[in-house]
Amino acid sequence: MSLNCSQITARKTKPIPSNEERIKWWKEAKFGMFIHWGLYSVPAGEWKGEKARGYSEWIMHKKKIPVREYEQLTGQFNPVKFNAEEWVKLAKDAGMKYMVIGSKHHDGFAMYHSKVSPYNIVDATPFKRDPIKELAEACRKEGIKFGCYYSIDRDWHHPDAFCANQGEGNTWDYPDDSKKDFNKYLREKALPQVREILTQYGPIAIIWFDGVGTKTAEQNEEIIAMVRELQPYCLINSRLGDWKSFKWGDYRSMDDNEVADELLPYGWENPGTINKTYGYSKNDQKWKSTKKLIRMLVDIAGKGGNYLLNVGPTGEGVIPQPSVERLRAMGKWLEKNGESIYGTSGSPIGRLPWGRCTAKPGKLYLHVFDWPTDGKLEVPCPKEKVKKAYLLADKSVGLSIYFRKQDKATIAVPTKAPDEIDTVVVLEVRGNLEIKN
Ligand code: H79
Repeated sequence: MSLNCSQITARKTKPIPSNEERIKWWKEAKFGMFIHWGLYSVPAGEWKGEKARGYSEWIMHKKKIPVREYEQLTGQFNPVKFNAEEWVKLAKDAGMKYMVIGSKHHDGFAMYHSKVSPYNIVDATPFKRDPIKELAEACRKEGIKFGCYYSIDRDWHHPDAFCANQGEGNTWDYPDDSKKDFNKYLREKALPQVREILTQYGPIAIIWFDGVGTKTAEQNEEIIAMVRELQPYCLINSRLGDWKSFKWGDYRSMDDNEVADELLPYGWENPGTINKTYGYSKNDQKWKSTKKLIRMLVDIAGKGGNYLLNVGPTGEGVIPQPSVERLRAMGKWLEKNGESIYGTSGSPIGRLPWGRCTAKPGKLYLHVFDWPTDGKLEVPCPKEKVKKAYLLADKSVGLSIYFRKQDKATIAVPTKAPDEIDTVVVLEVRGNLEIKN
């Protein structure tokens, strides 16, 4: 395609948005839905009558299932109960503002219509529908930002996808690592597929890369340049380089289920599970309680981060009921207390012995986990900064504040916790409290 002069000028003068511009909505959103759904949802943590422990999406690797055998799962993958609208509405009911769904996991199977490889849900299964397309449309309709996960550094289906992390590649079908040409895999599958995702479904809010360790710095730069060119506003997570550091991308993904120890001066997220596994497993019934999940969200927000909470739908396309119940309960809590989560920054007053703190200009949201039964909530806040205090769930009742020390406010609260999971007390303050992010 040739460009005329004005098009060239337009391209040159249109600057790529800065990280700050790209990430603004995400920093406000705080809470998103992660979805792990693929061929692995069919065996659901069990292979030939034997349980496969750990992540269900790793079953191919765990049981060393030959490619030709694993491919047979395509014939059984017909998730007729899948309903994009319902999933998006559930995310919305939970108070989530965005969604990130797997377009290809380490097993190499594309969950969208790919022209690059016939090993995809439209061409290889009786289902023949494109869930990425349906979800992208439902998200747009409901005002939920839509993102895709792509395992770029692992592919157990592709003979050239060498894995530098010893033992994490497919060495049962393709044992000779010295013959593998990672760059070939990247050029003929991964990069063209990422390009498809970024061009076939309208705006992609996040491209969530996973699987680290093999790509070179040059390859990472090339990947980022491609994303920026195709979708300048698309956020890129940090999992291009290694698990722990934040060298690449727009924000830092912590390790699976990892929470930062303290307030961090940049955007970070916890990719978390509701039970233990990401993909659906019939054997994993270790569901975190609603209380634990709400407190996780608050803990994360108090450290300036985002919670990308995972669901693992079944091979029929159903989000497990225990997940649905917990997400709805989180949504109920957020309906009352959302003001203390969305658009907040982390705690400007450090750690608190009784809970967590989030903040907006002029307001501290005190999240009380351990309620003071003597009715005295102590907050490290200097006297001259304090204006007034009240319960977020009942703004009409003012709480009195007194000082025994100049820099420690004591708020008189009811002796019984109004909300056992997390009662939010708002402390209005004047001037700047060192809000750190
Ligand atoms: O998609 C989910 C995981 O499958 C993926 N990241 C999240 C979001 C992930 N890929 N690699 N890892 C996580 C880390 C690797 C962990 C391993 Fe293991 C430890 C591989 C082998 C030992 C966990 C335990 C997987 C198999 C056994």
